[in-house]
Amino acid sequence: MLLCLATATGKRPFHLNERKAFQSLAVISNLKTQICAPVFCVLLLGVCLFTAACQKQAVSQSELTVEYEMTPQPPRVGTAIITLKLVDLTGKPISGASVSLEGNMSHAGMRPVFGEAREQEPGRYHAPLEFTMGGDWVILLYLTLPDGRKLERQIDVKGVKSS
Ligand SMILES: [Cu+2]
Repeated sequence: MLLCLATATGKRPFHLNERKAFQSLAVISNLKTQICAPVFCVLLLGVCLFTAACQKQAVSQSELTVEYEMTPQPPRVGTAIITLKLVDLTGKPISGASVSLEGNMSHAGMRPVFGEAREQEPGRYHAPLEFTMGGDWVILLYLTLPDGRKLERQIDVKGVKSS
């Protein structure tokens, strides 16, 4: 996009003064934002649908249970420790998985927070995650199993206390 803008300015006729060039730059950039937003939304929707489809598939194929606990209880602003227990259908702990976490608030305009889980004992993983504001959070778990399968789970955390 920067490249396009640079080319566009480069091709401006000489009689345009700098100020006008800046204005047209702003117009171009606005236009691009306007065009980009819907395209981005459609892409995002596509990704969401795709992810949802994958998730269902993964769930039916994965034969895995994710249990979780969180401290402190009730959750509040600050560092929470999320404990995840991964077991297969026979109840055997799944060791050697990698789990990334992404926390988002239910309202727009917040920076996501990230965490990485560490295995404490076979099938049991601890992940710190920083709640940066009180309210409702959604935590996405990105799991990669030892055999390479990837799946996602979601944890809803309602009503994180402000202090
Ligand atoms: Cu917020």
